[in-house]
Amino acid sequence: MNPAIELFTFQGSLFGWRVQLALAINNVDYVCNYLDPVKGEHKAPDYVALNPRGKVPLLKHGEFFVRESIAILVYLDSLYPEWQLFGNTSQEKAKIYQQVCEIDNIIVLPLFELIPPIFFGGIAGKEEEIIENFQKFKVEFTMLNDNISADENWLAGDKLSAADIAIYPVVRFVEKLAAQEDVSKLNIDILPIQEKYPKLGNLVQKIDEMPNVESLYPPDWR
Ligand SMILES: N[C@@H](CCC(=O)N[C@@H](CS)C(=O)NCC(=O)O)C(=O)O
Repeated sequence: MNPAIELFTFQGSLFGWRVQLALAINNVDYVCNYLDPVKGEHKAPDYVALNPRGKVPLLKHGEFFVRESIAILVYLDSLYPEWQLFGNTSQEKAKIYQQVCEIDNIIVLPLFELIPPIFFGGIAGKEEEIIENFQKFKVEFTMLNDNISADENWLAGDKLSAADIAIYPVVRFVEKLAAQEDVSKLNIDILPIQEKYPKLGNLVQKIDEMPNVESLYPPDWR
C-alpha cells in the first residue's frame, strides 16, 4: 500500500493553496496539517526538524519530505503521471516552466509588499506604494490575459497545467487585497478581474468549478 500523503500548510497560504488545489482537483486523499503562524508553529523545533526553512508548504510521503510548492507539484505529477501538469512534449514543458518561473520570480513579488500593510499594519501613509504595487499587477495581468489564446483558455496550452495552478491563488489574493475597504478607496481599478481581464477571470472561474476547489477558499475570507 502507498504511504499516506501529508501536507503541512497554513489556512490561506498562497503557496500551500497550490498543492491543495492539485490534490483536490484530482481527488487524492491526504492528511492536511494546518500550522498556526500566529503561534509560530512553523518555527517550532519539531517542525523545523522536518523543514529547516521553517516555511510551508511541506509534503510528507512516507519517509520522504519535499518543500517548495512547485517542487511538490513536480513530485506529485510524477507520482500520478495521468495529471500531466508539466506537459508532455518538450515545447509544452518549456512553455509551462517558463510561465511558472515568471509567476514566482516576477508576478508574485508585489504581494510581499502588499500583504503586510493591508492585512496587518494598516495602509495609512503607504498609499502611493500600494498603488504602485497594484499597478505592477495590472501590467502583469494584462500580459497574462493577452497570452491566453481564445481557443485554448489556459496559460500554457489546451489543458490545465502547473502554470494555471500557480497563478490561481495569486489572482485570488490580489482580489482579496483590492477589495479591502481602505484599499478600495484608492481607486486601484483592478476589479472585477472577470471584467478587466476576462480570459484570466475565466481561467480562475474554471478552476473554481473543478471538484472540491470551493472548499479550499480560506474560511476567514468569506
Ligand atoms: N517559494 C516557496 C514559498 C513558501 C513561503 O513563502 N511560504 C510562506 C507562507 S505562504 C511561509 O511559510 N511563511 C512563513 C515564513 O517565511 O516564516 C513555495 O513556493 O513553497
